[in-house]
Amino acid sequence: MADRVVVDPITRIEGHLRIEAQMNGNTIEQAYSAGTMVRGIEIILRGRDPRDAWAYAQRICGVCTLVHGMASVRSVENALNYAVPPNAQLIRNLMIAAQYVHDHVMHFYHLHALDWVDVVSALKADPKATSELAQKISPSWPNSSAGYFADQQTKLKKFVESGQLGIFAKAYWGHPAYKLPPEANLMAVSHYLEALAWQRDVVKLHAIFGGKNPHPNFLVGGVPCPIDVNSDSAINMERLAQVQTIIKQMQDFVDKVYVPDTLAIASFYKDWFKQGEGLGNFMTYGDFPEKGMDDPASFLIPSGVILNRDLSTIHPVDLNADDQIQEFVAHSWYDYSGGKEQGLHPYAGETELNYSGPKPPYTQLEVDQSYSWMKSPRWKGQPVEVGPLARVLMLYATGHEHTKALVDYSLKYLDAPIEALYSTLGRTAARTLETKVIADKMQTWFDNLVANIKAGDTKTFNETLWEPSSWPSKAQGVGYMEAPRGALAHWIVIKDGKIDNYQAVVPSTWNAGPRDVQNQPGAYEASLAGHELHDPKQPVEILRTIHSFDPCIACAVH
Ligand code: NFC
Repeated sequence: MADRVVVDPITRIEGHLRIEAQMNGNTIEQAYSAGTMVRGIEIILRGRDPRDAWAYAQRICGVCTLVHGMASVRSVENALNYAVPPNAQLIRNLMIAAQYVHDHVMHFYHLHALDWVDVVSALKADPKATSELAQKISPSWPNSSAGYFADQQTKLKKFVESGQLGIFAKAYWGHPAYKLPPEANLMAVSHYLEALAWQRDVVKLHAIFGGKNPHPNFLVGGVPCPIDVNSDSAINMERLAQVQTIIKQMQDFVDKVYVPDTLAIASFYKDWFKQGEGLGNFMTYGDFPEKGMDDPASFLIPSGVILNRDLSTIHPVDLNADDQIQEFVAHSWYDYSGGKEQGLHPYAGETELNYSGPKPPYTQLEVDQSYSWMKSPRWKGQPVEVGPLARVLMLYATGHEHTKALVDYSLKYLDAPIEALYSTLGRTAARTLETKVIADKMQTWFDNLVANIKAGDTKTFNETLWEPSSWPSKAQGVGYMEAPRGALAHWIVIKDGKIDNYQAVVPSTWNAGPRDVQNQPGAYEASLAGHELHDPKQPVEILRTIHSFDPCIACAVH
């Protein structure tokens, strides 16, 4: 067998991910992605009150801290036919949007940037030249003087001289794959530090509407924050003013730091527009309703599937059809009662942790058998990629003007064709561009909320049907959304007022899952094939492509 390069654990992600790459010389022939921990939250949910499900489901993740709460309340609302008041819908949109902006900026600077930015090289930078560079790419961002960058460099020097790089330790500094000049490295490291302080401030939006972060509070039928502008209630004049300030703070950082940095860094790495292309199939479920979940035509992000990069045909997605969304376990450490070859729709999904075959510990993954705690979700039997690139392509293909203008501007700036999007760097750039689309849209939702309140509508919760005595003895529903990492849905089956079955099919499972029953690779696996590693002992190329998906394996295994 050809040599395998093993990266375990992949760091700067959430959860535990192992990548094995089967090499032919320095080229990856086949790659395998394994989730090496297991959790069982779907099992913990069985038998519980559906109105409480969000609080358990939300613990699937501490990074996309609210999305599982959101998908969960939507699943119960769908099963029991609850309408959600317009104010609650707007507040939910604002909370999901804030999650995107916070999460994507954090991913870019704190999880992904160091694949492209050499921290040690920043020590050689000339602060004056760094200041000129910063002012050129973002003239109105205030922290850009030579003195500022000299101070940042001194801070960095102290880290290095202490022999403890701390948060910057254990990377492949000096690897020839790093191409930025020292000044660009110093600018990016400074923004890494600025983004740490920024994210602490902007996440307060969740605490205002949901009481806290991580894991803000939710409520089946609405949101739990009462509105009374003239009292000290959760949402009053003062809090609304704070939300407005946070939205501006978000937009400012995205416009003046995140977008210019992405374009500036990408311009040094254009060869990465030709690597990591992956499956060529993309899926979105859609999100950000203007009217309600029962009016998908009003969503900001439409739902659909793109196959083989064909942007001219959008295939519809039906989350209730037995033969569309299915999960396979042919290469996972799970059994199904009807046999390991089956695909199961989530309403009939099974999660049992007493897998009968060989499982860890191992020295190498048994890739012909089972090798992951993740299942393999498929749409009509096809592997699809979900996430920012899928959403940007969907918005682009359906003619969303703001997205189209941003994509066209960026491609022109980088002198790259549209095909460049199907790549490691395309995925990363798509995340930046969708952050701008969403951050800009937050102002509209906020203005609509304020207009409703001014017109006297302060309702945030629909209490109709909230009592289990009014429920049918059997009900089922699906709650879906676009989480930062992609299409997310929870399927709930309710029997006699309790949860009979609960299945989450999660973005990182779509992307990071193992091969399926037909041996088709998942998105991570497909995107790594063909990479050439300059030095297999320092596989920064694997990190670049895997990080471009922003893995969350806590979510993926749930
Ligand atoms: Ni965790 Fe996630 C959940 C994932 O749906 N994957 O974006 C979301 O985590 O970050």
